[in-house]
Amino acid sequence: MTRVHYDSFIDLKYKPKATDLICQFKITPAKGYGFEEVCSITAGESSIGTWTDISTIDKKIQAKLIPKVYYVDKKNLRCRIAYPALLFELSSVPNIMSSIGGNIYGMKSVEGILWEDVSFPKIMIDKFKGPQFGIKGVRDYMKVYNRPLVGTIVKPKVGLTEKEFAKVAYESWLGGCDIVKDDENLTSQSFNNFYKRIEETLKACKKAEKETGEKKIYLANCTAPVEEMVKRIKWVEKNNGNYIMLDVITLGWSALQYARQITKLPIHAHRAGHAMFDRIPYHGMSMEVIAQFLRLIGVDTLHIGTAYGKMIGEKEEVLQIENEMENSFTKKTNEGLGQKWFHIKPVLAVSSGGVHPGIVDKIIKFMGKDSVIQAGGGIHGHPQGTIAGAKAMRQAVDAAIKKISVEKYAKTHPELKIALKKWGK
Ligand code: CAP
Ligand code: MG
Repeated sequence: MTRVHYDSFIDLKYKPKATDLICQFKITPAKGYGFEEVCSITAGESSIGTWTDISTIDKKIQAKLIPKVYYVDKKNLRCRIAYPALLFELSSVPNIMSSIGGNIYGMKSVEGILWEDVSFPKIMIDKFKGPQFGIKGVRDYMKVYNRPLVGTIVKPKVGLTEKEFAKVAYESWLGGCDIVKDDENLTSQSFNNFYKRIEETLKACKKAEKETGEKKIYLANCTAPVEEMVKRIKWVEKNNGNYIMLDVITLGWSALQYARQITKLPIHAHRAGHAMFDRIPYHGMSMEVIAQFLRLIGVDTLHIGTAYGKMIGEKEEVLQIENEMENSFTKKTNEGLGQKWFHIKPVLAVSSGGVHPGIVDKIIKFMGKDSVIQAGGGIHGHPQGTIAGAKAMRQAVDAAIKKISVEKYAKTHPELKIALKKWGK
């Protein structure tokens, strides 16, 4: 078969319209293909093009729907494509994903293609609600304004019975955690039934609130096939729960959009599986793009990395995602696109994965106080148990906020001292 050159999608004079959806890609051509050529093929395959000329398209369709590659940076293998809003069903993330996050990844003409950034036009943003609560809403609920929130994941990830789970949760709150969450792979297994766990843990939550005089949050993992997910969300609401959690990648965009429509509760987004898309530097969909779609749909808290913990995600990347989640707009740079968020509220960033008291100061230093500092192993692995582990985490956060070195603070805080001895600084 002869190779087809798509060249009609390049227009370097084109000035994007306010209604265009703009995407930035890093594209590595396959052997035998030119860079501009594959940029053009990408624009075509994600819109109205196919591998050959077709008789069924006319000038009218083309004029309305043709996307434009309006910027190319061959040195960095980067291009920007403006897609007319008319190409999309504006309120459907699955439709937008099928168009842009779809066929292009499998094209033979590219060695790799990374969707680096996205900029949504107002006309699309208007179709979405964004977070129901956002940073301010969560802080107002907790009445905590001057420090990061402290969270934990009950460990082991799976295996505890409902009652055992609720006990660990209770001790975590008592020790000083604001938030306790289910792990991403705990839903409703034979040893731990979702409905019973919610009842037990919410009872423990109320008890801990009474005893500590502090507001406490329980992130109940409602991830399940859609019909069951809805039942679980309703169960949390019926039992006066205050937050739901969803594994947003494995659950899927459509179910997440539905969950946002039907619940009165804030949504915690666990991103398990994101690295299937964003780990390889030249192929996939960046975490920033994933995070932007999550903000658009409306999650209230989102895992974005720690830079210092056990998971991938360097400081620069984590900061960039945080910037995109927390600000009302971001500016266009050589590396990335700008975004105006209009009515969409900011998302609270969660730093999790291998966190322990010894690295808390470094995380707060770069992420600021508008974050959730969350540790599973770094609390339940404390030699004196969960209560002491939670105390040590809260002490580490307090030290960072008071700008006292954690080593100095540990001299008068024994739980912190023991934690530093185990995990170092
Ligand atoms: C953290 C965690 C989270 C990770 C995921 C875990 O536990 O619960 O799932 O944070 O990574 O199971 O690993 P630990 P990310 O505190 O015991 O590490 O937040 O980067 O998505
Ligand atoms: Mg986890």
